[in-house]
Amino acid sequence: MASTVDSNIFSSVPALQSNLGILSPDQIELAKILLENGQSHLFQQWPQLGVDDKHKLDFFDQIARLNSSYPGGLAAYIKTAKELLADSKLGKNPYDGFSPSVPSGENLTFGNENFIEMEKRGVVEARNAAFVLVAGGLGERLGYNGIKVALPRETTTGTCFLQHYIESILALQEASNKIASEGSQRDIPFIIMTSDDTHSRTLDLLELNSYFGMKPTQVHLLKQEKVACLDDNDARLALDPHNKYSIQTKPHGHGDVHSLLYSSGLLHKWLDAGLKWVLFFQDTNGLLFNAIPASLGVSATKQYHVNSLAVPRKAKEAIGGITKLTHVDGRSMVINVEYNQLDPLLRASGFPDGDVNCETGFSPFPGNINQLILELGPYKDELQKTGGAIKEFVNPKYKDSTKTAFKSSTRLECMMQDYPKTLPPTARVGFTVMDIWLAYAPVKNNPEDAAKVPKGNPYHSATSGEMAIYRANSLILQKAGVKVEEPVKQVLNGQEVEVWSRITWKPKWGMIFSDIKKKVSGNCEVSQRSTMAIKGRNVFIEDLSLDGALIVDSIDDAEVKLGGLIKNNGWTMESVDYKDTSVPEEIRIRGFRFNKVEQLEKKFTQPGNFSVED
Ligand code: UGB
Repeated sequence: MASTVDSNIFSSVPALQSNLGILSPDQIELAKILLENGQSHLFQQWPQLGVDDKHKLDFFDQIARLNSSYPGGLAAYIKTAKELLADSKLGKNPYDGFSPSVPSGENLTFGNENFIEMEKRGVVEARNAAFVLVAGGLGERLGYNGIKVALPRETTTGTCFLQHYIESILALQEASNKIASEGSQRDIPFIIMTSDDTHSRTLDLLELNSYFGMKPTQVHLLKQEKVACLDDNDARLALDPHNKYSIQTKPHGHGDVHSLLYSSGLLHKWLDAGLKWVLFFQDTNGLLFNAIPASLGVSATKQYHVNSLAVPRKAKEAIGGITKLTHVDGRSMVINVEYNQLDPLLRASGFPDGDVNCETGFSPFPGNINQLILELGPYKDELQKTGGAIKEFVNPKYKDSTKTAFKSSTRLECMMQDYPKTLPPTARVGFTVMDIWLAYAPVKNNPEDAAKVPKGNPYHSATSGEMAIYRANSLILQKAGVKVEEPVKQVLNGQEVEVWSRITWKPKWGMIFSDIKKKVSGNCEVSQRSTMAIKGRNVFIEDLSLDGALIVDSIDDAEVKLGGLIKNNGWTMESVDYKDTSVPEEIRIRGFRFNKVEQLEKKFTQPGNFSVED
């Protein structure tokens, strides 16, 4: 029963008051929160008791979920929304009082002594890390119908992103455990943040594939909830136009990962188990594990509480800029400024040309690739203070310049890279810059939009994402001493790309450069039209001349030498138009498919020493 005080509140909303009899005490509490926060409109169309009662209870089920999944509950959400909407209406600059400058960070060059040292250090540390993949996004820009982690990372082997990520973590785990003292073997935890849009399909993908070799107990799925939409500047919650008992909801952004990790209790568990690092990464960067060992090495060496991975950024490229922001009061922080905010911030603070390239041909601000390495202890301490809440923003689309009405409902959003915004100035916040070819090739844009990106800027498409894998692997082998023929230029789905030899390998074959170098010797060459897929661990390339297609698979106890001249008709690349719906979507978005004309394919299932020569 509602108390007298409550009844006073409810008496101003008769449509709700007449229904209080069907509500539990908890639901009455929630109703009170709504009314106290200016949400009486939600009940305006409620009919009398006895009509639609089941729907009314469903409404409160949803309110309970919205309330419990947001740090501080709905009251906090509405309060923040009112403040941010008021700031937005006034056109307030979120960086008011701050001036931007170019920060300095750690620059790594692939293959040099420092890089190799950092990689080795990273492998030592890997067993002290937990990996967190944020995969709740729908990928609207890509327009792919499935979940993005199920897309092939490359179509030579068809390995999907999720499989590649898991195999990379397992390869690091094994290499790291090998270095650690006997008896202290550890399984690296792998967390995937999903959402209603991706959860069941992610779980199905894992289960149908036996977790791609990982122990199911190592993997945790944390599902983010959507947040309530807002109809106006008073932060009135938006009802679904087709259902007066349902609040419209939209994704809150990848920043949710922090509050979910906090509330899951995993951080404490990891600390107790002796872990030291948490690595965050995104759904479709097929190159990312090339960058992880060395950047983890940097975190450990520099004792960074926060280490953001970055690559040189082209002006106006849709990746955030890592920026040093210094406040008039003397405070400063190194933080990502999101791509849509960098240009206005620069123009407003002494950079009249805004987001432009400098003499290097790149923006002076390194590009954030949203791989973050956080030191677990300070991270847990900080989340204990904030509950995992991340500074939010709102981006309403107004109907006109009076900024009084929205074109459609809006909501608060948050980004995982904004985590350092609440840190004290004493926190060690750094970043590590690597070559783009090595570390960053996301699949975000559909073919049509990719073909329209300004000339010279990266496409971030399925086509460029796959080509980047072949380029990186070719360049790594070149640096290891293999003569990999130079690429040819080709236009696929309207995008001009470099087509290198289609070289792929399993992570367990070579996670770090020093391991790869050990597997290559003598005079080796690979022609541009070649395909080479190495699926075994102990495969050695020695005096190999490859001109065609070679696929090798072997168990760990088989040692296989690839050598001599291997020549066949190989696999050719056929153009496919992205509009051709007779071709599966995951293929046509790339603009090509392989015609497997001829190959040498070898599989070794017994222990022993073998060699493959034509
Ligand atoms: N994601 C979620 O898990 N939940 C959500 O609610 C939303 C997303 P996008 P965008 O690649 O370097 C980011 O949409 O806008 C996951 C950085 O903000 O690909 O391109 C989603 O599944 C930007 O600073 O992000 O921008 C995916 O894994 C820049 O660094 C990830 O979050 C850029 O990525 C990112 O989602 C980048």
